[in-house]
Amino acid sequence: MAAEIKEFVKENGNQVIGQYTIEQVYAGMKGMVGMVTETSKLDPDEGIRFRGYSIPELCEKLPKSSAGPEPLPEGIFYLMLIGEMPSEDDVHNVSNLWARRAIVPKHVFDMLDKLPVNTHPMTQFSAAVMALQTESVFAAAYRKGLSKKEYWDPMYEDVMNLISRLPRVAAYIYRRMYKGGVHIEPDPKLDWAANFAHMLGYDDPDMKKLMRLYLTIHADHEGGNVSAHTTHLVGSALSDAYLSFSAGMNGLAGPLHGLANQEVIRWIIDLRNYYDGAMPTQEQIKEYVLKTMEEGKVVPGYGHAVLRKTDPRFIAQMEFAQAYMPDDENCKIIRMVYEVVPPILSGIKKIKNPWPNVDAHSGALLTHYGLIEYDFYTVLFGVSRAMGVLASLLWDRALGHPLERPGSVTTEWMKGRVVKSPV
Ligand code: AMX
Repeated sequence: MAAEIKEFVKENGNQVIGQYTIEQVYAGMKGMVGMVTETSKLDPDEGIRFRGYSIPELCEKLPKSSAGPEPLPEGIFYLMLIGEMPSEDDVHNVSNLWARRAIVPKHVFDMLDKLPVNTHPMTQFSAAVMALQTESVFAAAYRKGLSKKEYWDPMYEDVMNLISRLPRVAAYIYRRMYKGGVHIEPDPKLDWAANFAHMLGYDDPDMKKLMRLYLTIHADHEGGNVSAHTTHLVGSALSDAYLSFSAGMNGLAGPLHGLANQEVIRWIIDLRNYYDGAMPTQEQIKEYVLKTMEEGKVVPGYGHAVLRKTDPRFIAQMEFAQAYMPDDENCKIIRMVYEVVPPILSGIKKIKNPWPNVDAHSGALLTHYGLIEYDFYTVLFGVSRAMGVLASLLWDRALGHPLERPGSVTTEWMKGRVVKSPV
């Protein structure tokens, strides 16, 4: 593929693929094509496609555990990495490989134990990934001397090791913070998602099903989002997978990105408390949405930088709720919010997307099974997102993507570029 891209660029490299405006430069480069990511592509109307497959197609075609119809996340990783739909055996192999590699050195846990217990779980997660960097095969191989053509090989080791270790690290943080430091040993017979639920302390088979779905649908969202772009950017300096992924996680920890899932459920609980804990009416929800916006806050879980329709990942979670918890009150409120919010946001000109994103539903599902510690939700997102950003990072090294270094200008420079229209 590297040879194919080289040839493609040689033949077509001077073709113009777009134009961009001063406004786009000031508006966070939205809509400017500036990078290549092979693992997934986001369509503004249809939502995310992983190697060409939409979320409903993946839910149908990816191999499943014998326990239920939810796909196994090992399969989405295989699909993103290899570019082909995996067989049941392929997924089983990934599961086994990850179980064998899931060894976390003691100094990582010791480091976590030294942090104040109320340190935000995302801060602990990112710090733990940095502590794991002692294990980087890529960094060690690079120090010894490595040809550019071989970069992908130790990067593969790092990517596989890191993904396999993340559930253990995340579960340790969770149990340390919320369960009095009573930890649960991994069960290597379980698949990656079920084992994660088990180590967190949730052995309800339906929670394991949710974890499989959750970890599958959060895995990637093309390359330009903050966590994916950061991982790619830092990796472009030949930083190893641990350094790159930890940086990406610091971006995921921001409230406009991955922190939104905790904000949504907090907002729902606040809404309920505002109306004395009772089920709110549509009219009350409307009133609360307007109050949120009058206070200068965003309605969490709604809007997106690229999407322009309801996020199919939201729909997948709504369908899960309808199948497994049709009477759950928070899920009912989320469906009511889905009826109330889009018409309100549609009426505000500056808002480009009035529809729900992935974060609008996940908190209610987790809360249903007892995982009520909202601050931890972004860590779950991060464990899933590792599969996409690290599969991409491996491709970056395999394809020899260079150091990323876009130009930047001053406003003074920008003013000098303005073409004055004749009066
Ligand atoms: N509620 C209120 N106002 C909103 C809004 C919402 N849900 N979504 C967008 N707006 C506002 C923006 O704040 C912005 O206002 P400003 O010009 O005064 O700053 C304006 O509408 C234009 O925004 P936009 O072009 O439609 O979106 P964007 O690309 O700038 O931002 C996003 C996208 C997701 C950050 C934004 O929609 C938002 O803040 N949503 C709520 C938080 C959220 O759900 N984040 C999760 C995103 C998914 C993810 O990454 N996990």
